[in-house]
Formats: sequence, structure tokens, C-alpha cells
Amino acid sequence: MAEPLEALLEEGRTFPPPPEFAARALVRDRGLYERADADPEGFWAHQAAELLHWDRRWDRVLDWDLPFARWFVGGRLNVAYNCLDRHVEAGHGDQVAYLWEGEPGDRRRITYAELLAEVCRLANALRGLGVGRGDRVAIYMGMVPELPVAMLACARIGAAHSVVFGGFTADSLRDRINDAEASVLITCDGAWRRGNVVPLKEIADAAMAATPTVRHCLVLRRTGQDGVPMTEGRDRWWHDVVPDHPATCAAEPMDAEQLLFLLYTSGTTGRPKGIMHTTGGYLTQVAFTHRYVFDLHPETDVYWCTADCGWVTGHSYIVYGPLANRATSVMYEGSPDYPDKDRFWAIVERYGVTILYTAPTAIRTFMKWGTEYPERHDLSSLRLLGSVGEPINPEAWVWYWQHIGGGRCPIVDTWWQTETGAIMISPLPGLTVCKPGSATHPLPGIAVDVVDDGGRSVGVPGGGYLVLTRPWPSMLRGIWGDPQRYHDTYWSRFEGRYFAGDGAKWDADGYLWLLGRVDDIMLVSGHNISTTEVESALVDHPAVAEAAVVGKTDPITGQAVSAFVILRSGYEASDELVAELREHVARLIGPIARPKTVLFTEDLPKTRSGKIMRRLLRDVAEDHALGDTTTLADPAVVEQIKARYLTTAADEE
Ligand code: 7RM
Repeated sequence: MAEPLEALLEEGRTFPPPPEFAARALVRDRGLYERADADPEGFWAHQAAELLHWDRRWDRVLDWDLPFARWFVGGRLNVAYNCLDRHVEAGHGDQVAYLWEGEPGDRRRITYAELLAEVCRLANALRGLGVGRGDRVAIYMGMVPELPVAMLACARIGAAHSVVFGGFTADSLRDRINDAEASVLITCDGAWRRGNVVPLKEIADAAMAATPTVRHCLVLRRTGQDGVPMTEGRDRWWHDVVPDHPATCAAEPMDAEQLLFLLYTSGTTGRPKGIMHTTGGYLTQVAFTHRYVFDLHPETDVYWCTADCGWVTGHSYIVYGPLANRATSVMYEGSPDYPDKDRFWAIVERYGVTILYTAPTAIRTFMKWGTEYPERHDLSSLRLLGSVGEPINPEAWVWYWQHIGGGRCPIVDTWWQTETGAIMISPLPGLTVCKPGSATHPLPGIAVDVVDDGGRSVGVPGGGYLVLTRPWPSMLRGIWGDPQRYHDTYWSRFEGRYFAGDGAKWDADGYLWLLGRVDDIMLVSGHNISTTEVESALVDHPAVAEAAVVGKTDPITGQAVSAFVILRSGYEASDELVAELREHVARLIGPIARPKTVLFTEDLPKTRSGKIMRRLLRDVAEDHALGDTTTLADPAVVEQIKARYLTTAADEE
């Protein structure tokens, strides 16, 4: 049986940087932290100057008119120039920017010089379609190299992009286009997904039936099916338009506070928020964090972030951070189980990936599938692993460490949000002693606190709400068209501080543990219980690959813990196992956290970026009508769970 969670994961095993890694790491001492603590604004100004090319130096580092920040005021720079031209001018034009692999197995190597040429052509083409500084361009594409090209072409001419994930429906696309009042939509004929074509252009057409601001639609041919509908006067093929334009296009200096992009977050309630990110502060912090959190050595590393460009991780850590730092990145179009469950490991082996950045949801899925898939491949090129998107359960952390990292790769568990723009809390891999499941400490230049309901610091150790106490360069600048909502959502709960919406605690050593969204926290007999902790206790059991828990209304305890559990391959559901899991949680956390019900399931409802949607499981447990399911990756999953729950999940007591 597993050791108790506290002993195993808090007091017990810690993971210092492996010595071979630490010996070559960019950061080996606390100097960065010390300089940032002594003078945070000076620290960020130093990073901005060191990491980026500025056409005009800023007059002031920060104007802070709470909650509105302006960074590097008066400074001018061009994001595309920083990501492309300066590397080509410095003689690195032949370095590969993207090693791209399509889902069907086709491959492309795109150098910095080639990427620059294509970005310039598209930038010229967009100008030809009437796009100028300050306009918004919607992008609805699969994971093809032309997606970063489209983002960078916008940045080059000062248009803001709004990337809409290629798995979203026509209605979601329409609402996002209309909120941003985009004048151009860039899309593809289709996208590959598990061997099937998702007909992006058809979906885009359905959206464009009700988007009065869209004047033009540019369509990239990717899947090549016949009969793609093209509307005369509005729609143009990329290959008819873009190649005719010159491969040079002046990169005009932009104001540091020029809008770079909008990215919509669905949130749990209300209409999607268009999160605004600007130019100078954003690029400074994504370049800084990409370089130091991933210990990037641009001459030798092959970096792979497995996210989709449709969410913020793709923006900051597939496109802007890596390109600003002249990384060579792998970009993969499709899903991890096509044609087989070893696709990721085949890619790591083929390209010699050295840095892998993925999500806990993927890691838990790999755990469920079993070790035979990674074992088919040589993963010895890997030297650093990253995690983002949800708390990583300690058991998943250790699995990742052993079975993917071979016990030689540090793991950086990176906490951040669409709104923060860049990583905020993370180890530095050559320096930080890690505890599995803890994102450890805020990065240099970042200030956080954990507060109680009344906004008082809880102190170390202690638990409460995570807040950010100082503005940071890549912070959101607002919600598009709704400054009041910006204030109310993030800056009103605790005066003068940014409310992240996550629970967190400090342990006795001052390590931070993220505990999930505060909306998900359960209240059992007057005790706050974090979903993350109960889920981690369940995943700690050898039979469990993945778990989600929610609080269900209970006549005696107020709420009772209700667990949904996915087993690892090779384990069978049984009443004995239910009893064992309940005891396991009680033993690791305490009897108060013992799940009242346990339901075995094949799948959990997740957003398209892989986050578990507990709100819907709560609806199932409470036997309520299901709430909004439009942001789910697969709405059928929750319907199946609901049907199973009604027939099988009797309370255990
Ligand atoms: C990057 C991203 C943000 C929310 C955030 C958290 C959760 C993300 C971690 C994490 C614990 C992590 N942007 N979250 N990373 N929780 N540990 N390392 O995910 O806007 O889509 O989501 O994701 O709840 O508030 S996001």
C-alpha cells in the first residue's frame, strides 16, 4: 500500500535538480530572485532591454492606475521583428523554427528565413484586404504552420488577432467574431482529427452567416477535399492570394501598449471574455519565462509544447516565447492516439525532443494507457519536462518523472492563466528543489499571497485564496469592450489585489500548492475540502488513473464527497475496490474527506483544453439538468456518465 500522502509528498521525497542538469543550467543561483526583490520594475526593465529589440526605448517602466497598467510607456517595438527578422539578420536564417508534423504523417521543416518570408507575404496580403493597425483578424485553423504565420502577420502590421480554437462550434466562432468586430477571418478547408476531416470552412460559413463585420475570408487548403464552398467577393484561397505578394514587408514599430491579441475565455458563467494582451510587456515576460523556466539553449534544444495555438499556452509557448528566443520547436497537428497511443513518444524519438511541455490531463491519460507505449521508444533526448493547465497530482508527477523523464529530467509545474499571459509560479529547473504536486514559488518579479475571506494574509503554513499583489508585464490589460467587468471580475474581491479564482496553500516550508478553482471547493461538515487533494489521494492508489470529485448536497454534512474514477488499464471495477478507495482517501487525508459515492467511468467531461468540468459532474451528482455543455470537448461523455450514475451510484453509507 502507498505511504500516507503527507509523508510521501510533503515531508518526504523531494527532488533536487539532477546534478548533470544543474551543471549546465542558465540559472544556478538566487541572483535573479534577489535582483527582482530589490527592484521589481528595474528588474523587468533590465529583462526587456536584454531579451528584446526596441526601436524606441520607453520613457517610464510602469504606469499603474489600479487596475489599469501600462508597461514600458512610450517604448516602440515590433513583435514579428523580434520573433523573426532579428534572428535572420544575426545570421540564423537557416535555423529551423518549426519541425512540423501533420497528423497523416507529412512533415515540414521551416527555417526562420522561410517563416519570415511567409509572414511578410501574408502581412502584405492582409494589407491588400484592407487590414490595418488596430483592426481585428479572427483566425480559425488547425495546428498547421500557417497558424503562427497568420498570428505573426497580424503582429507585423499592428492588427490584433483573435484565435478561435478549431474545435469550437459555428455559434462560438460567430460570437467571438462579433464581439471583436473582426473584419477578416482566416481559416482552412478542414483540419485532420483522428483520421477524419473537421470541415472548418463549412463551420466558418455557418458562423459568417451572422457576422456583419467580416469583409473577407482567407482559406488555406489543408485537407484538400472537394466542394469547399467559396462565396464570391468575400472568400479567397490563400494559395491564390498570398504567393503573389512580395516576401518583404517593413516591420513598423508599434507602441508598447498596442493591442497584440484578444483571446476569449469561456469562464463558468456569462458570455466569453475577450482577454486583452498588448505588445511590450507581454513579449518581455513570455520571452523571460520561456528562456529561464525551460532553460532554453537555442543552439541545441528541440522544444515541444503539445498545446493547441487556440489557447493561451499555444500563444505564449508555441509562438511568441519560443520564437522570441530563437528556439527550434516541434509542432504537431493531431491527437496523441493516432494512429496509435505511442504517437507522442514516436515524435520525441524522431526529432530528438529535449524539452517537453504538456498537461496533467495528457499525463493521466498516458498513465491509464500504460507504460508499454513510452517503452517502445528511445526517450533519452529529453532533459526537461513541463506541466500546465491543472494541478498535477503527485502520483502523476512521479509517473512523469520516472516513465517519461527516466529519472533524469527536472519537472517544471507551471501555474498561470490566460489573464496572466505568461508563467507566474514555477520552479527554475536548475535551482529549485521540487515537491511533486507543488508549483513551488513565484518566479522572480512576481508577487503572490494567500489570503482568507477577509483578504488577510494567512501566513505560512496556511490555506486560502491565491492573489497577485503587484502588476506584472504580461498581465491582461482588460476585457475587450467591458472595463467594468474587468474591474469586477479580478480586482474587486480583495482590494488592490488581483483575484485569480484559485485556492492555494503554503506548506510549512513555504511551498505553494494550487488547489483548483475556488468554485469547486467542497464544504463537508464545516470543513473546506479541496477537490485537488481528494483527487490526488485517489490517483495515489495504483488502480486509479484519473479522478474528479465534487460536493453533493447532503442532509447531514451539508455536502458529501462524490468521486468519479477512471481505472488504469488492467484493473476491474468492483464493490471491494470502491471500499478500498474510500478507505485510501480516509487514511491519506482524514475520514472527513472519505467519498460517499464512487462511480467508475471511462471518461470525464473536459474542456477542449483538457480541464475537468466539475460543474457538470455536480449537476450529475445532484440530479440537476445539465448546465451549459458547449465548451466540452465531447458533450456525449457527460450524458453517458449521467445515465450510468442514475442506475449504479447508490450512496455507500
Ligand atoms: C495556462 C492555462 C487557468 C487556470 C488556473 C488554474 C489552472 C493552470 C496550473 C493550474 C494548478 C498549474 N490558462 N491551472 N496551470 N492549476 N497548477 N500548474 O491553463 O486560462 O486556460 O486556465 O488553470 O485553475 O486558474 S487557462
